[in-house]
Amino acid sequence: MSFEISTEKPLLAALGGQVVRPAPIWLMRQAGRYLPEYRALRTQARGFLDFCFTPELAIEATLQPIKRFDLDAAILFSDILTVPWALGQRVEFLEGEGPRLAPLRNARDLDILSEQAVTERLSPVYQTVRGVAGALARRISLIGFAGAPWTVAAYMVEGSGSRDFAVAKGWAMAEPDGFGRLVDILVRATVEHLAAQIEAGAEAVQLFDSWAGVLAEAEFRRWVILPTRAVVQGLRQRHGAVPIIGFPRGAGGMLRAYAEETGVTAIGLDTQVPLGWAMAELSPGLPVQGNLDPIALVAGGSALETGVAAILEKTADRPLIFNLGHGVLQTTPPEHVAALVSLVRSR
Ligand code: 1CP
Repeated sequence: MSFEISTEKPLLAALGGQVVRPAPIWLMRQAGRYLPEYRALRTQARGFLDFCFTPELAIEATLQPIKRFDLDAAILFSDILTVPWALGQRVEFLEGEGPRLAPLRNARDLDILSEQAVTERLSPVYQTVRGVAGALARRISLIGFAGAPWTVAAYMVEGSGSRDFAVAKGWAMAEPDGFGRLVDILVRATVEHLAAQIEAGAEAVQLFDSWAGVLAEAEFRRWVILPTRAVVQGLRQRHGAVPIIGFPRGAGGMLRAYAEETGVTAIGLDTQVPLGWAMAELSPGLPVQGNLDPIALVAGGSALETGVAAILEKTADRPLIFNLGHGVLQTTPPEHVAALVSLVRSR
């Protein structure tokens, strides 16, 4: 496996530790329902998983934001819940309601999971990665991703989205050995899934730990930091140099421990992280990604301009990948995304 380390790709240069300005930019959830062309494409598959597993459609969904905006990276169009599905759990997406999984509530429920066929069942995802890799201009990087073990386990146990994932936390606290077996399964499946994306052409990967913020310190160390470190180590054994972006949403005061102990290449900052504080807290050369409020992108105008200027000012001497602090919202006017890219490019 070889990696093109070249300033031809601003995103990879920033991940390599260079202070690139204008800063490279991509947006979490840059594909999706805020784009009319996505809504049209989405009608061509019945279920959301069918959509993710039809390479022709997933390739097009990945490329839609690239065709419309001057972005530095494409992110594979897929979902973090494809891994539970590939492990054998029942996963559905209900229109307008989000994911529903047949919940796993104790160690015996884990017997339904099978690690044998994960990459085989997810082969349409790697076909999508190959298709996108072959279609991108040289300047644009391709990002693969997976959910981090804690966040994926939280959905597998809860069975749906949740405000606080109290059921998953409750199992982790009451029976850490049993819950730990689920997390160990996810560590292995995640390494296999990300390695297969890298082999198919992903040039960097992001671990989404969207629900890291519901855990207190001890549980954050046990279920966020340790499994993430295990995934990073597993990937480094297979693909030494691949850049890994960790996004521990809501990590707050645990951010430095996460950055230092997991070994990720770069850290995704959520909207609430005060940038001045983060710059002092994180080691000087560590690349950061973020963290514009997605609502500032919905609002546009001076809220957008002020938000962008503040981020660029506070991160001036550090490798930065411009992004939102969470995903693009469905109510975002696409013109505001174009305006954001111009603002970042003009600085
Ligand atoms: O067509 C639709 O409207 C379905 C909505 C949708 C989309 C567009 C879902 C269901 N997933 C996706 C794509 C997706 N999911 C991407 C694509 C690449 C991109 O453009 O960024 C990515 C990276 C994800 C990752 C994902 N899925 C996360 C982590 C990021 C985050 O937002 O925190 C999570 C938590 C999920 C679970 C999920 N999938 C879909 C929904 C609605 C949810 C959230 C459920 C909840 O509210 O808890």
